[in-house]
Amino acid sequence: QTFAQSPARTMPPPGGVDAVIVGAGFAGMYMLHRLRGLGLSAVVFEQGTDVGGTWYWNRYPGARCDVESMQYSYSFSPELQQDWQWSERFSAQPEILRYAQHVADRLDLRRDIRFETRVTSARFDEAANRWTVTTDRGETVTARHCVMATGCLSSARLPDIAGLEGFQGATYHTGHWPHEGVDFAGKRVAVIGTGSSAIQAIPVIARQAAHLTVFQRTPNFSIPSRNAPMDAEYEGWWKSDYEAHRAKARMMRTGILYGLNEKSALEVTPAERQAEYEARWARGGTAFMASFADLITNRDANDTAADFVRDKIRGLVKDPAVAEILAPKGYPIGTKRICVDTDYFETFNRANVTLVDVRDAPIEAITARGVRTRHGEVEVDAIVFATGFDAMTGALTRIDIRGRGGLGLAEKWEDGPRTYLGLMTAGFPNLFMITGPGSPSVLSNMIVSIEQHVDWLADCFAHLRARGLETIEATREAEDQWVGHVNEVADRTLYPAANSWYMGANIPGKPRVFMPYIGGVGAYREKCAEIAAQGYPGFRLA
Ligand code: FAD
Ligand code: N01
Repeated sequence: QTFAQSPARTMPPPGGVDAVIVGAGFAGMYMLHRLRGLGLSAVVFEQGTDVGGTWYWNRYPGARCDVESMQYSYSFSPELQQDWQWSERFSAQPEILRYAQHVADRLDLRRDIRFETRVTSARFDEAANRWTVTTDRGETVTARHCVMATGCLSSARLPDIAGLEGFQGATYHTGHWPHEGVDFAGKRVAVIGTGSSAIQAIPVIARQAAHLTVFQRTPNFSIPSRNAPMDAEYEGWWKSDYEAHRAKARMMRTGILYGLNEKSALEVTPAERQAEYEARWARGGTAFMASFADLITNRDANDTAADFVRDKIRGLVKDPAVAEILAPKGYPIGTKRICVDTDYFETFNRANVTLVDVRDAPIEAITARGVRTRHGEVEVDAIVFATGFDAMTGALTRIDIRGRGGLGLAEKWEDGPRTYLGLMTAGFPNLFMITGPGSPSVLSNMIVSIEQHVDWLADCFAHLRARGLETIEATREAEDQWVGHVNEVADRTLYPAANSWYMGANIPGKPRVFMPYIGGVGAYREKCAEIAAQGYPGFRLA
């Protein structure tokens, strides 16, 4: 795919298009580009005012990527990846948003995107083999294909804490940050939550605010990022043979090119183990979890890594009692999304920062003046909810999606999401998900996974068109087998041991199912390619 292959196209009439795409993050943007390349008409609906998805919404202080900049970008265009220059090892949100906007400009994507428009329902008409998609502006569009590029972490969630509406100060959610920014100078601020977003935001807010109180329910393992300005030599190494490096990354377990140690943590001496952890701690970033091959499958191996990080926390935090509250216990390292930080633990040494252990002092209510726990009221001027998302399924089930026989997707997924390959779900012909549950998705460099899904779909659309076929649909049998496989692979790991959003555990009442596929990005890519090459077994084409 090159830019020259995108033919100019004006906005298709709302009467009918080849495809509706919901969402204009990296997934929806690339899907639109590929559809244009096939000469298919498409319209994108996006509830925000511009492209970028995650990087449009999550403008909280400190928001940053933890996949290295040289890898967290599109690979489909040699010109684009050569031209674009990243300024830091790990890009901050404003730069990633500028990159998304640059791609939209360069590919002239916006003319097919309807912004500030939320899709509210999508219904399959069995007689016509068409989807009817309705928006909150009352528009209705019919389409042969409906591509849900709605994002895995786009459905922000506020906790059900009593009294929220009566709070007289300001409230924010990290996933819906005001575009104009927030000035916390002189303010007393509460941050609720200590996941990846909070761990990035807390050090920055602490430097601005008069006082910061952090409400922690579950402590998290976090690795220093060692972020730095982009090293010209390193950039040059990538750009000298970008294609080959990307090709390797696509076959890695996580879609990220970094050094995997194939050894078990238990087969080396304690000194060798310590040296490996120290080297990776010094280098920074999520590659820490690749220190040994069995960290995510063997509890004893995992304990060695978890102990190492707990010891680091005890070394970084001066007050031993605070360090103990911050040291994660009770779940294996990496089974809740590993965090990456800049000065997170050190922030708790500041005189203007207080940590509240919500396990010991549960939040009872938000009052007019602040947060009340069992131990009393903390008065604040602002509350930052860093409380996460209804991950993976939330953005999909918020839309009233109805397939054959009027079956609702939310209803079908009552006991957990069911898909074939994370791409389609039985009973919903021509409805596709990009990085859906049952695909590697959130366990990977997501741009790699997005490109793989979009390319697979583009090939599938070309296949259908070449044969004069109208529909593709996952069979129930293939879906059952895939769901069984996804669970079986997850059960061989330590992941189900944690109360994570991967398991739906952050949403009261959400079924406890490990949602992404942990079989590895490379193996999954091969499986998808093989299925396409064999004429799509497990799918019904008509
Ligand atoms: P999104 O970017 O979420 O875009 C989906 C879009 O769909 C949104 O703009 C949303 O408004 C729109 N939408 C949803 N529903 C509707 C509807 N009904 N109607 C209209 N529009 C709708 N991934 C990594 O690989 N590495 C990282 O370091 C990393 N860091 C992250 C940091 C943060 C703070 C967060 C929240 C996520 C991070 N992720 C990271 C995951 C990130 O979501 C993906 O990398 C990627 O940006 C997802 O792109 P997407 O297009 O699939 O979804
Ligand atoms: O959300 P989270 P996030 N009372 O769900 C707490 C990606 N991301 O926005 O763990 C008190 O992880 C909750 O506590 P607990 C990345 O994939 C990447 O931080 O449920 N606390 C938890 O501490 C990430 O995993 C980056 O006990 C409550 C926090 O809120 C994903 O996005 C940066 C509560 C929520 O953490 C989501 O991250 C940011 C309550 N009632 C995001 N309810 C990178 O660095 C919830 N919590 C790449």
